[in-house]
Amino acid sequence: QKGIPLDTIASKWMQPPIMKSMDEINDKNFTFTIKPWKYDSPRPNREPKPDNDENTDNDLWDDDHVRMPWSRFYISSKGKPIWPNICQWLSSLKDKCDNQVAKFKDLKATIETCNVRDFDMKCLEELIMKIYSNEDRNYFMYITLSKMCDLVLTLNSICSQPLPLLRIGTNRSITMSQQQVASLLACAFFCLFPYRSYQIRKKEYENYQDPNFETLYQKGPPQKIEKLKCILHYFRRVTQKMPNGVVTIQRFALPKHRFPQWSDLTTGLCDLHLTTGKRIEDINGALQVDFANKYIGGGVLGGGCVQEEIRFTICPEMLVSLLLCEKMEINECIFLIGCERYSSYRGYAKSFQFDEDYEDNTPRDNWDRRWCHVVAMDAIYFRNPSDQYQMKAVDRELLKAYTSFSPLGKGSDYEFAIATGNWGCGAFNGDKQLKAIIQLMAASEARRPLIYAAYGDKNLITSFSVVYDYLKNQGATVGDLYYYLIRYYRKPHRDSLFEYIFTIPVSSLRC
Ligand code: AR6
Repeated sequence: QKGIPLDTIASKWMQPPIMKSMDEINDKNFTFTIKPWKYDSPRPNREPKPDNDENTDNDLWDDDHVRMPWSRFYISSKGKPIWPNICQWLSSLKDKCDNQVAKFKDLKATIETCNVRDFDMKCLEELIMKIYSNEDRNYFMYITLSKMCDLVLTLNSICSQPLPLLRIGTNRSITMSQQQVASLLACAFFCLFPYRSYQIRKKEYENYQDPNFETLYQKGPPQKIEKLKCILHYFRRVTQKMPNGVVTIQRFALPKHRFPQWSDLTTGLCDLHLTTGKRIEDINGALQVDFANKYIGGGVLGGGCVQEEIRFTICPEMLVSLLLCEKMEINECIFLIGCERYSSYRGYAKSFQFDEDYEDNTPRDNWDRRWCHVVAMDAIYFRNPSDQYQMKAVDRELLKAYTSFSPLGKGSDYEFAIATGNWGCGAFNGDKQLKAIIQLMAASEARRPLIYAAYGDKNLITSFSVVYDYLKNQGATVGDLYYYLIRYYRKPHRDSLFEYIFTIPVSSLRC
């Protein structure tokens, strides 16, 4: 560990920021699919209730809302509503589960019938039929699966409100109960969201992920099976005992007038803590960064298995963002607030493995969300890594990081630390030193401390800490760092960025 001790940075924010009471929020950009409550005391035993107003027609079938499989407008080629049939097929699967006769082929046939086409489900089959013990298989096929059918069968009462899509350029959020999320994810398990599957996707969804789990079931590398273990473990947990909290998915677009003019900034450098001992998801009381794809979730439902995919797999409630969010633009990010963690894991990428159950005891805020804020921010993928030093690329990454680090509310309660690390430096080929300086600039300008989790890279934390002290001792500003990046780009890059910084004192930077 290096820099300012973690306790000194994080202790101020061990308790979640107190939000304006839900019932006082009167902003059409905030959608609540549960009845908002008045905040009185922390965590009385409260069950979030769906906000069903029977007098309004909630069946909105348009390109601004999630097309729900229960909609009366979801019709077959013969003009017949599809939902009653889905209910019938799932009820008969449920009967088989309850009578302990359900087989994997019944599950497959149900999904295929609901979708009127054949599915490759090799990975799911291998997990359930070959890898699971008899006990695990029976538990899944007879108990968990039956309750997952219930989650879908009750979707039209649990999730009856229109769900606005979080589209490019909007600052919208959706707050829903963990139970509603579980119902939506059960639908994704049975691949029930219309028009979203890649094979039959409508043009209106070309900028969206496919939230249905179909691609995860297809034949593929062993880590897909490990991801499936985590996701089925989530379903086992929530069907055993439904968590009674709340989650928010919030899209944020930084308006143009707030774009920083980096070279002019006189802000000093923020506090910095560096660690190799902790992973981002283990740093509490901080905004945890998801090293995202502009299509949120990246390859989580495919073969991908790096930081973002692993995070979504151990915290599957995050998968609901694939249903809701259009791809991110350069001045946009997506916050995933309150999602719980259900699994622990070992390994990474090809060696990733589900380890065991994880009990998440993170305290909840006054909306009953786990005090866990994650921000999805997508770096540039550099096919040719030398492109990243061009100021156009630097400016883009600075804007993305600043957008993502900008506090969501006013006051020091919202300026909790940022927990990040080698953002953009794995699958996306970034230079760790450059990205470290970019994130330091963005966190400083957002007036928030930075916690850098270097994922075992001791050399990086030592060199970053020395360069940080060197800059801090000379009173370097964010604008000064920008000048270093301009000058570094103009020079043929023989030295590393950190080495280069040591060759020019801050006072002679702008000469
Ligand atoms: N905590 C701290 N650092 C980590 C962790 C962790 N839990 N996991 C990995 N690292 P990468 P990218 C470090 O490749 O380059 C996905 O498919 C580790 O050093 O996930 O931004 C997305 O969907 C690793 O090499 O992020 C995007 O498509 C480095 O962080 C794409 O990858 C970068 O992790 C984003 O790629």
